[in-house]
Amino acid sequence: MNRIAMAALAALTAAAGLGPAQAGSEDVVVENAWARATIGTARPGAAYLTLRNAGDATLTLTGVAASAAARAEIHRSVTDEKGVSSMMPAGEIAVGPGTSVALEPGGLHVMLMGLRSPLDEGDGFELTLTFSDGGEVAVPVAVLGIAARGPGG
Ligand SMILES: [Cu+2]
Repeated sequence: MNRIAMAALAALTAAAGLGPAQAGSEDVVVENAWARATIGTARPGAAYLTLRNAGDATLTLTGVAASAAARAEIHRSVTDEKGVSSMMPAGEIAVGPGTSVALEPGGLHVMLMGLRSPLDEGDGFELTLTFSDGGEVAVPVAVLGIAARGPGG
């Protein structure tokens, strides 16, 4: 687990202490949350992360919001037999107990539409993930370089 995810988890644990326990979403571990820098705001940005379910019941991601954008959606990229890629809303994402789902370039991603300002390398913003149990998980996202493939480079 990286430092950002640990901070998110600590914040979540603190928030959970204020109200009744949410069954399920407290078992989500979000790792390697990052976004690619953008040149401007005319085109949407993209953010990536790994969802790990440390609990013993399936968790379903039902929605996402971002502080950096007017609207955020989970999309899935597909490449057809002619090599043309396109993307579409992915709907809800189920994560089985003890398993992980990666949102990564070329596959699932968070599309950030209506960017409030360009995403500059070194900046950060917050994603809020909503799960089917009503629980929300706040995730700090690091903005990496415009050609980054992930936190490892
Ligand atoms: Cu997209």
